[in-house]
Amino acid sequence: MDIVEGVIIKEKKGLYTVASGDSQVLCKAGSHIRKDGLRLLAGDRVELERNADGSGFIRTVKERKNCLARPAVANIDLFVVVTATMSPDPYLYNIDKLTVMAENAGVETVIAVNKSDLCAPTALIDIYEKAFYKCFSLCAARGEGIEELRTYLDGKTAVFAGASGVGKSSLLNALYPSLNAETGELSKKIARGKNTTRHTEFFAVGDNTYIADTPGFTMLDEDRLGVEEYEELKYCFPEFEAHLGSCAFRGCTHLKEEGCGVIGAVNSGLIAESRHGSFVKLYGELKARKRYS
Ligand SMILES: Nc1nc2c(ncn2[C@@H]2O[C@H](COP(=O)(O)OP(=O)(O)O)[C@@H](O)[C@H]2O)c(=O)[nH]1
Ligand SMILES: [Mg+2]
Ligand SMILES: [Zn+2]
Repeated sequence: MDIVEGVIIKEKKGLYTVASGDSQVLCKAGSHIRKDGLRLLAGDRVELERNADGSGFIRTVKERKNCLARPAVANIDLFVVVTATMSPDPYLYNIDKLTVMAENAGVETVIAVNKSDLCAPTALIDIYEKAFYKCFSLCAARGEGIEELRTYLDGKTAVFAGASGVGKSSLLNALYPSLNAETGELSKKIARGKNTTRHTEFFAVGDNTYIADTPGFTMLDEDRLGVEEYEELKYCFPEFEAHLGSCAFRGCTHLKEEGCGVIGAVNSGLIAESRHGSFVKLYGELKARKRYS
């Protein structure tokens, strides 16, 4: 029997496209996998049996190193949060929800600031560098910063996320011209015409390098962040960590207490105000949901 390993790069109507070496195999999944209630995701590492007709049959799934709820993907090496300097104006709360989700799942996150031709990206980069995220200043239109990002993506399985219109597809095209992703008005029209959720699909773009765009995925419901307890939210802001031990009161919520180490760090400029603002807002949302659920 011919058994090979591979990565699910796409799911459609119960059929899985698995990349194995240089080839792609269209697979069904064993009923024992579905019986376990396991939903196979793009990014899952699997073992498959090759049939004589070239199709495949997934026998086993490897344990995941991580997974995200939305986009539904597994085994991500890098989460690329894309924003534009303007047009559309960055909505920091949504960016921070994305970093929280990835942080909670233990996925490395970088911030890609596109459209540096329209406005200087320095303010945004300052906010996220203080939070210890690697930031890229990019201009898909002029090809600036592309080489550096491509090098960073090399050998990784990465997911691009961010509001519609920030230039995700344009960046992917600049990075990997062979992808030929739809950009601008055309892609918006297509997205509007489709009511079905678009499943995440990885594209093989190089040696052991897989990239997924997440079109139509702009807003993140607080329920999808994966943060089960609002008390845990503070751990999803990496820049808070060094200050959590210096609060005056035990059980400090870091929302507004006197003598709070986190707020002290905001006041001295070590932590960006917008990040603390997102923490306060998200904390309120998570707590309210808990109360009414
Ligand atoms: N000025 C400027 N416009 C850009 C840049 N990158 C993308 N755009 C434009 O922004 C619009 C949205 O880009 P698109 O890639 O479709 O965004 P997506 O919705 O995030 O995939 C398109 O009209 C692009 O031409 C950039 O670096 N500078
Ligand atoms: Mg797009
Ligand atoms: Zn505190």
